[in-house]
Amino acid sequence: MSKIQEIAATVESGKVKLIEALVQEALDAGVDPNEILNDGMLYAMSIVGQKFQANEIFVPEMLVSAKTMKKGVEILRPHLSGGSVGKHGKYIIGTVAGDLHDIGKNLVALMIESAGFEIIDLGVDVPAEKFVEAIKANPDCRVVGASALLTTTMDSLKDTVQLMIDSGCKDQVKIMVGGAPITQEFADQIGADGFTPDAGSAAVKALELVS
Ligand code: B12
Repeated sequence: MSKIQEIAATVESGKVKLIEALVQEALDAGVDPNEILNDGMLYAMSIVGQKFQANEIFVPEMLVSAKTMKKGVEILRPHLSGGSVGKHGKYIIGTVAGDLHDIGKNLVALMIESAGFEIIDLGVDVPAEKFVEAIKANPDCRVVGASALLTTTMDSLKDTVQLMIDSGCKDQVKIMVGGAPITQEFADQIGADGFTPDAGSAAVKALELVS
């Protein structure tokens, strides 16, 4: 079994205690950090999602896999980031109300930080009003990112964008949206300025929106 396969299997089976050492070993052996992230950990999370959907595993298993992935990402973090923090201003990010998923949001934050933004992370289950308050409290914030992972919280994302528009935030910031059920079409419908399907392209989009 290759190191990448071992990492994928460890995330999939939720062996929290083993992941840090394994990721470190892979890095020491010269494996590309992006490969560890994409072909190891993210691949494992997609399998976890499929197994959950097929009722082969349940929420507790999903949760330990998520915890394992988070620990692995912490080891990878210094190898993935690298830009000079804050040179493009602030980027406010959060997962919308009713939604507790934050792995994707955290990866987007990591990549956006690498692209030279200072991140203000509002966390998960963030009410629309809190996004607006944070934007107003940070006049040097130029982009906002809102994440939604459930079809049931797509409405929450829509309400969040609408409140930002109604509160005049669009004069100050560009609004980006994302998350597994979100599409470009939905993003256009709700009035967002940008959508991307993954963290790498999110960083490129953020730079495009401020240039
Ligand atoms: C881990 C996980 C959990 C964990 C979350 C832990 C955590 N701290 O995040 C726990 C166990 C808590 C959980 C709970 C639930 N979950 Co869940 N979960 C997942 C799982 C397996 C992985 C999600 C993940 O982290 N993916 C990896 C990341 C990297 O991908 P991502 O989030 O899509 O993010 C990328 C892009 O979308 C994009 N992106 C994300 N955000 C943003 C933001 C911006 C601005 C941009 C530009 C881009 C962007 O970039 C990211 C990086 O590349 C998915 C299945 C799946 N494959 O997605 C189910 C899944 C999302 N969950 C699901 C469900 C049903 C639930 C529960 C309702 C289960 C239950 N019965 O309780 C609860 C809901 C809790 C709540 N209120 O939020 C369903 C959703 C179905 C649907 N269509 O709505 C899924 C799809 C599983 C399935 N196949 O059925 N879950």
